[in-house]
Amino acid sequence: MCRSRFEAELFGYKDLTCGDFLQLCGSMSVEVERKFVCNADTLKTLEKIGAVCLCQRQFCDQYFDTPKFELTLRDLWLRKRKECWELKCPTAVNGTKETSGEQSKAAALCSRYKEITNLPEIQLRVKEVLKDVCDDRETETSRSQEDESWLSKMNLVCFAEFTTVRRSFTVEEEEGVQIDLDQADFGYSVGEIEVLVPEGGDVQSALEKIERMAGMLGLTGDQRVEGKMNVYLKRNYPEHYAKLLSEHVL
Ligand code: V4E
Repeated sequence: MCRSRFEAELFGYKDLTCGDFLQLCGSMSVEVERKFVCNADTLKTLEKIGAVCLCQRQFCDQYFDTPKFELTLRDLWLRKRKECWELKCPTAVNGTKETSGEQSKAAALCSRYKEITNLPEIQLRVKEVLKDVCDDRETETSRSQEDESWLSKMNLVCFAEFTTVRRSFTVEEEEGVQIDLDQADFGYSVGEIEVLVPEGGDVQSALEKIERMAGMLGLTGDQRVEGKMNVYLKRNYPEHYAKLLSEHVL
């Protein structure tokens, strides 16, 4: 549900136009994904099941947090990719009805995060979380992607930066499912089966699509596979990584 105009103004958007407000409300979707170990056979399997390669691209991700990691300790992941800002936030798991033990096992292998891509909405969320550390007078607004003064005002610094080469595939039978094979420049590769669900959309059906696709790819493991950021943190910030594990964020 989107926040009220009153609430938005409370967080510093005093001159919010109607268009801005509608944009704030319409910038969220839920990413449901399952990571998998990507090996020499993955490409052969993709070919065998008739997957079509959509594109190969390269992007650099920069992740931001306060020096005390106040965002990531709350499972909030602020990132800049190709000049665009994204905030990934945890989403309540209880919105889906998993009717069997098998279904909940499959769901446990998937992560679901709300993705916010609208910069004013991102700033509102971050400001809300960091309200104890932000100076209210200084963090009113900055709507332009180029103006990065809000970062220092909210005490945010870049703590991770890496480049990924991504190959993306689709399979005709499973509409809306994307398979990404990622190779990060710090020497880690991972695959992802991903479905983007508009906010309020059918997460259960996304989980079922992912489960079917995992079957097509012959994935048998019942353990969650680590993402790029998990591995990056383990290698570069072992203490913070341990804390994220102990607080059950990772
Ligand atoms: C660490 C983390 C997040 C940041 C990285 O998200 P991820 O989806 O792994 O990155 P990427 O590059 O594949 O993004 P995409 O292009 O798909 O948008 S978001 C959530 N976490 C925590 C987390 C977790 N708890 N469990 C697992 C398996 N992965 C990540």
